[in-house]
Amino acid sequence: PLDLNNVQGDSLIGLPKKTQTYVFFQIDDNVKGFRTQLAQLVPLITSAAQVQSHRASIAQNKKTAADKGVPPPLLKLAGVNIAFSHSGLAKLGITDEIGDTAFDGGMLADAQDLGDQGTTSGGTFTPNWIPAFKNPVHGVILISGDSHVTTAATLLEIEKIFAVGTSNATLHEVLRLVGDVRPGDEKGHEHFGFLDGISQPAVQGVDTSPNPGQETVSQGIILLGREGDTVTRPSWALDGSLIALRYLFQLVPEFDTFLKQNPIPGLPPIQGSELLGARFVGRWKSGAPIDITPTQDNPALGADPSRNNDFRYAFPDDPQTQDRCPFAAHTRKTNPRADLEDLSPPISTETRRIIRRGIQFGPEVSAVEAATGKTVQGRGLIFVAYQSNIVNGFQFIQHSWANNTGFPIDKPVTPGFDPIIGQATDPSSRTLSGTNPNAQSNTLALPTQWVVPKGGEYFFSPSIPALKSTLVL
Ligand code: N7H
Repeated sequence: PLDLNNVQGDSLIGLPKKTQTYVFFQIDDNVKGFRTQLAQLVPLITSAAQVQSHRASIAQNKKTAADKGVPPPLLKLAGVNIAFSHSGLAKLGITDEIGDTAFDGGMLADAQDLGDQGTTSGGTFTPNWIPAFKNPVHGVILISGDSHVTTAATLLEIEKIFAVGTSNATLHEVLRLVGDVRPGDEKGHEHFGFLDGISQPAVQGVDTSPNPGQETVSQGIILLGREGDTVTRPSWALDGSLIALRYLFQLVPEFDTFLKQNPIPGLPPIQGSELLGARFVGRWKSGAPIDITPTQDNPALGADPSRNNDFRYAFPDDPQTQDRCPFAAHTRKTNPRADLEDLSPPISTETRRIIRRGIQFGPEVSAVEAATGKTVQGRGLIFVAYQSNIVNGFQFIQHSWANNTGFPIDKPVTPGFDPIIGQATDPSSRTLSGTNPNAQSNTLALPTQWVVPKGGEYFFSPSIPALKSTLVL
């Protein structure tokens, strides 16, 4: 049976985070030295069991403190996880194939198929990414904490292990990304303003009391080698998970300007713009699903886990109309629920489910940016998704759902692009239908993509036993 002590904490449970630092590195030629030093990192790796008991303590403390009428004590957990790319495993001399063609090829080779913009010369496509991701990245160390002071201290400890800055160093950093939860009331909201991280699959035997509407997936949908993972894996891959990491910039002032200029007709302008935003995402900014509350936001519903995921796009007419939710809305494209599950014969969405653990990066929109409608400072989402199978999970969702104008299938009008993440060869050619509930076959032309990928990689997050045996010396 699954032992949560064996699984790195970010996949199944999620490292607690106010801030996260991602250190991307290349392994130097002293591979033996790296593997020896890696052994010293292993005791620092945070397991799923540790995160789970940390969460339980926080909940318990909150309760005790509330009973006594005192503020709860601060409980800190500095989280550390590590993952390797295909080129990183190769550098370590590990030749067993994990068995995922997306992972094996790496994200750079996948960029064109994912729809990223770029240039082709001499038959080779190069995406418009930052340089660090156009060169090999062997691995990433993920550090989470409650403040920059905590993560800096943890990072220092890790750099000591790998002798960074001395002649005994065995790795070098190629890029550091720092993500921060947004301030104040925007906590938990991504930069467009929408509450994120609401809908995750429950994992069999791990999330044992799912919320209403939250579907349970087999362990093998997230963990390699477990029931539901249909690929033959090397034995040491058991309880590992594959990561799709994307460095996604968001053009927030431009997005807001578009909403402002294209309110849904028949409403006061501000409400019309808010409704357009909600119909792009599938949820209001509060998180309330438009499939439940299609005409106005309901913050209490958005905040209530017992209700905010309890919908299937299956209201009497909804599967075939866009009354409540456009077919192409982001949440509907990326988890179509009844659109596939209620077809006859039904198509299961289980193998498409991913666990999302992203974090925001970059500053809040400045007054100047808001006034001019032009992004000056970079901001967006470090998108991180865990799954056992990238070809079935992230890659399929991006390529065959979000970018595919005909998805969801079997609809009376063409859905169009996912307005949030859908990508087209010509980014100014995107359209979708159903944004106006009163003219559902009209298409709305989107002048640009507001989410712009600037890099990423596929990684393998090994189990802790695999770290202790296969990866270290
Ligand atoms: Fe999305 N957004 O703010 O609009 N996403 N997403 N995502 N996303 C979701 O239900 C967003 C991205 C999924 O089960 C919510 O948790 C932004 C990629 C999936 O109902 C919001 C970016 C991929 C779900 C956003 C971004 C996905 C989901 C609602 C990029 C995969 C769950 C909150 C900057 C290829 C759907 C929630 C379900 C939800 C936003 C990226 C997938 C608000 C801004 C790249 C599977």
